[in-house]
Amino acid sequence: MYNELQINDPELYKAVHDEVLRQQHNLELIASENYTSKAVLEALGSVLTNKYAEGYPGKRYYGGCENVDVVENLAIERAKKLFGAEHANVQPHSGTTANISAYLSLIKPGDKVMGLNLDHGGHLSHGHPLNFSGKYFHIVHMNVNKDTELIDYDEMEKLIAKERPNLVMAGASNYSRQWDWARIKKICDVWKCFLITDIAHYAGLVAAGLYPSPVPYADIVTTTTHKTLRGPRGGLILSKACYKAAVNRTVFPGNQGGPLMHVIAAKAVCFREGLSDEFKTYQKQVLANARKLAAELQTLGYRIVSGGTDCHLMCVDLRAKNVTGKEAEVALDKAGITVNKNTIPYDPQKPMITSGIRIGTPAVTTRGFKEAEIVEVAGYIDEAIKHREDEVMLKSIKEKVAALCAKFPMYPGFEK
Ligand code: DSN
Repeated sequence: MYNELQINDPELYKAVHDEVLRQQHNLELIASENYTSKAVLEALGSVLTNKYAEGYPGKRYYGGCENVDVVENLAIERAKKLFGAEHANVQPHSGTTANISAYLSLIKPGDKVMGLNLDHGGHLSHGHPLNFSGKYFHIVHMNVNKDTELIDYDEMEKLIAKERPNLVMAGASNYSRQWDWARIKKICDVWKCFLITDIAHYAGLVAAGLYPSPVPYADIVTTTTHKTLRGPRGGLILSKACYKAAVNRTVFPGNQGGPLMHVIAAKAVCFREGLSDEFKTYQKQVLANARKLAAELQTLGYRIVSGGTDCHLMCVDLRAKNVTGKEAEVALDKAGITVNKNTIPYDPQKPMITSGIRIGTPAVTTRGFKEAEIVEVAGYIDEAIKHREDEVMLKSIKEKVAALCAKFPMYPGFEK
């Protein structure tokens, strides 16, 4: 598969090859990861990586941009169609850089921003003190309700009325329920603040019409393209037409230099795939698999934060099993199952230990798993956590996991 690398750089080749094998043989349950199509990989590996194209289609600072203009226009038009958006900027290198540009399109450093606390499912770029967002802006954090573990919109409005933020950042990286975007917009209108929604996690489900879309409500919507959306690693900004100039200026020259044209090409491929019927069928199965996994884990005695899921992910509270998120992550890794430790709301443990794990179904669904395989997956998770100190058992689970994965091959031939 990677002939030139294998011959010219065997040391690097070995790491890439080992990663191919890991992705083929392990159960990938990290909620923010997925397997792209070969077409996306081809675009990523194309000669477009060689081209500088600062600016936008038709208005570049370099010659020779006629082909990349076609590529970027395709990506923009497809993104707009996929999400029903008035404007799309496909240049952000990542979700976080999309968020930097989104904030600075609407507000200035020192202004007040309200976002969901990271420990309650938010994201670093929603105001964590160590992130640019927490350093540039005056942050007010909201938490989920302690009893329901849901966003409490009455509390949200009270906090907005008290703090009067200039902007609300709504969205999460670990919240399994639906956001009521229309309600948040109404609150923002009453208290005269901007609304950005970050749908990095939900984007694929939103595109398929299986999760509420914030596009009709938010001033700006940001997302990544590599999670449920199943495209290349990267960011995307959608906005109302009235913010087009501000968003474009803030992305370039505001926050970025040359766009990554090979990644933009891969985004265009992913948006086209997102418009297909096959993609809708896939997203339905992502959702069905997540619901099945949550129900199975509940049957096995695990508490799911907020009682279940309306999307591709769930947060599992491990306290009843007397195990921390860190211990579970390590044991599951040894059993060939990849998850990440995650804080649960009001977690008594530190962020590097945690009381929970976050699990998602996008990648295993791309593999072809349906509910029957998900029941097996839940069993292996439980077995690995129960036998976390038994290396022999963990090895035997790993073999069963590899056998299950072998029935649903990923990237056949890549290992050669
Ligand atoms: N790191 C991503 C996630 O895992 O959710 C968010 O950026």
